[in-house]
Amino acid sequence: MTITSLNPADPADLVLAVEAPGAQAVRAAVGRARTAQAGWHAAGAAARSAALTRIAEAVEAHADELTALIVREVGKPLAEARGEVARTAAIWRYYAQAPFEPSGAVHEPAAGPGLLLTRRRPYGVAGLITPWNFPLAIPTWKAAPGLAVGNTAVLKPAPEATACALRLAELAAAAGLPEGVLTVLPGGAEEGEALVDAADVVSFTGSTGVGRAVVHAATGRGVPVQAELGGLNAALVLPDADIEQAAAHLAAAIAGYAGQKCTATSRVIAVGEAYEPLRAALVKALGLVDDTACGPVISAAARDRLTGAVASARAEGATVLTGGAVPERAGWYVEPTLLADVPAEHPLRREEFFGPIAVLLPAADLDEAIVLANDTPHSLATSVHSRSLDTALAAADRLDAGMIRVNAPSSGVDFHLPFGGAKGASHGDREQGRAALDFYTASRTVTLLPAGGA
Ligand code: UN1
Repeated sequence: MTITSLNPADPADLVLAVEAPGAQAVRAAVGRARTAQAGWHAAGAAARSAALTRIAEAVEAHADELTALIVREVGKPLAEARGEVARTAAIWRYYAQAPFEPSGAVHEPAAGPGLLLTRRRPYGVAGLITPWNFPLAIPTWKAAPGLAVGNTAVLKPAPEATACALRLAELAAAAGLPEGVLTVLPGGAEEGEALVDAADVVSFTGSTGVGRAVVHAATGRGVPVQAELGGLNAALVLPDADIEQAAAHLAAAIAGYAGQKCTATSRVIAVGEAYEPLRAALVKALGLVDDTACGPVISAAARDRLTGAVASARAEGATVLTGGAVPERAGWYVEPTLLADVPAEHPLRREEFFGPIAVLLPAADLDEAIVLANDTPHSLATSVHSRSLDTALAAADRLDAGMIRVNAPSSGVDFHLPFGGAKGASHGDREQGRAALDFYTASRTVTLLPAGGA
């Protein structure tokens, strides 16, 4: 099978074509990574820290080139691509400190002399499967914590983002990362399955369907697995919100990078009297979103699925408040779109679509807004827009989402805090922050008694 990635803004531009190496090559790469792991772990905290710092420096030194590659390969608007490169360097730097973190705790024995301690150690080879939408940041926030604590990693990126991942591995190697510590293998389903079948710990971000299969396979082998899956994220706008600010944040969360983030807003819930002013402000704000913020969607198939969903919603009585058209141009573009009167069972209210499209829903009060927001298994990120701290805290308590953002877009992530969703949006331990260090290590309890004692 040939892996190809095309420029979404100009599909005639072939970014990369490479043969998928097949399952046997994945097993061989995991074998080499396993051989490299003992030395990488034994090299010690200072050596691992220095290596991660050098990768951060290499990313910074190649920031313009990497930014251009993200724009070209996955159609991310320039400002966001630049931000992702900066975030990537920051994540490597952040985890460069992790090797020096305590790896356990000392406890008193329940009775008698001696010492009890816990100590964490790496599993071995981390198998990483990453999506195309954050082609440097997601591989980094999976690989960096895994490497920091002494695992090695084999990464299979989404086909659409293969060039970005390969370039990251090249830069890491040029920065002196030892052979076998971070291997990027292009591939599709065959390579992904082989990786899940061979790795000692598995981290996946991607669609709900594939993620469930990955969890099933890894759990069946008894290896730890985390999966970040789709989101069907809501924004609750209360009547006391700063409506202009809320509309600006919502426009960014709906249409920023064409809504291709698991944290994007796809359901806007306007409470009571917020509905009319928000509708007007949001239509205006979405109308101002241009290519510098939205950009193309990843493929012709994605565009057709999005426009098909809008057409079917219309056929079922939905009103298009803004957008809805396919611009006449090369590249896979969809207009930022806001729909009202979308029936409760329509797929746009039930499934993640990964496009610059949202539905506007009225709610009589906060109670109804929370019922609507929680009416999905894909509870990843919810934003609440209100001037009242009481309302924000009450909503935060009652919302199912794993990430609650008050007076902020639902999209956007702080890499030094745990990230993940509730219900069907995530499986396993949290990514990012210190939580990731726990995920990539197993805890052992050590009992030390004095020699020659009773
Ligand atoms: C963000 O909102 O900046 O795949 C990051 C995704 C998420 C990351 C979102 N895991 O879109």
